[in-house]
Amino acid sequence: MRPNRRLAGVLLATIALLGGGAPIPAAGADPVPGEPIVISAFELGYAPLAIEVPAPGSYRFILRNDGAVIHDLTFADGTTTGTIEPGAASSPIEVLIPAEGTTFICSIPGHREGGMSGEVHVAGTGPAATPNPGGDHGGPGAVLPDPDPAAPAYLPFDAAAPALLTGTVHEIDLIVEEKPMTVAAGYVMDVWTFGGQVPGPTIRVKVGDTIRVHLKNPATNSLPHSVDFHASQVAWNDEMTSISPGEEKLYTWTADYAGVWMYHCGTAPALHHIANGMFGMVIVEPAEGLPPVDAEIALVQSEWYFDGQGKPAGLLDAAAAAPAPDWVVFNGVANQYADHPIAVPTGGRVRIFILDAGPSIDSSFHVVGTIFDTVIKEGVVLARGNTGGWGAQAVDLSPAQGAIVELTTSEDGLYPIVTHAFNFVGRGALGLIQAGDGDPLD
Ligand SMILES: [Cu+2]
Repeated sequence: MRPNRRLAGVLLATIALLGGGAPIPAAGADPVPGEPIVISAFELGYAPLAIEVPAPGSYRFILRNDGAVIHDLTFADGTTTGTIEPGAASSPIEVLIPAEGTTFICSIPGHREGGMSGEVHVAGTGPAATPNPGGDHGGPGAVLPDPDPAAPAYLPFDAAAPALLTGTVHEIDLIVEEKPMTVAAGYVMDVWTFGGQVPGPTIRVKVGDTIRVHLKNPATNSLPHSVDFHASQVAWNDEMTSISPGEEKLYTWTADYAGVWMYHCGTAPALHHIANGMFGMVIVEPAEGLPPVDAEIALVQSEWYFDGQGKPAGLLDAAAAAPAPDWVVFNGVANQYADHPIAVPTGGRVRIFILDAGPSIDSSFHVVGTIFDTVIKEGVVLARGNTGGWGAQAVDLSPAQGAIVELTTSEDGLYPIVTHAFNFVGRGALGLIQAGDGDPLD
């Protein structure tokens, strides 16, 4: 079982431990004649999802529940293990596999739709059904072509917020690079970037600073590009004009207002340039700075509209009146912080800079198991220690809006990062903060 399957289970329930009992056989191996076939259940899926048997006939199956909540294994003819507790395994059940194969599901409400459906087929025939590919990250995903096993592994994006730039005048080279990028395991898009990364580099300055951005569009690129800093006050038809491949342009601005700001390419169609990766975060601290904390994280939520392996984002999909992104992601890659949790000290003060780059979907940013005692959203402040003891559970961000939130973790453990628009959690908008060793029980 991959670690992310185990970790994603914390969204649904606390970890239940198996107290003794019989040893549980291994799951997922090829069927051994005469031996029962073992299927592992977790939140939310089975391993394996597709099983081949050598010939039609009667086979025995065992369900091993490796998840954190109850599951069952129910075949199309109604044969079922009944409910199996976390950590337990079923008795073998006898199932007649016909020549055309059969299917199985978990009959607990919502689990089949979440990805717990699979199939058994007979050697020499095709699969009886296409297994639901969704599901080991908090719910069903978008309907996508099969992942490319040859796709390069994604490059994890460091979630640590960068340090404040020193001095008061900053010369920054911002180089546009058009390049392939693995945006989810097995899926590569031809993205357009600031600085070769999505999101672009986070720029952190303070009120009163002067920022001189040298935008460069190398001759190796194929398209015109531009940049629009929301933290600046300049004319649209001055600094923000597009430059062709081989050109560069100076964009000078002063940081007049504190906040978490978006920057993005504004070249027509700007929707396409943003949907294809051209955005980033600017943090402007007050002139006196921000109080020190124990950990600082920077997260940019955005959408990907997949249009085929190696292609740019689909403009028509992105432009839909009710857009349905294939992935909603933090820092460019689906589920990367579920695979690689962000470590923080237990009980320490954690500050998160969060930006919704869109291009079109709102964020309801939430960290499971925590309360934001400080929120600075678009200049509106909820301050820790306020009269009345008010707190916040989620921060609502429309595209282009940003916020600073602060929280503390109450104990060692895992604290999932989500947009609480939960239809997108299964599409990649899931990460984990790990406090201490991540285990609340040791
Ligand atoms: Cu562009």
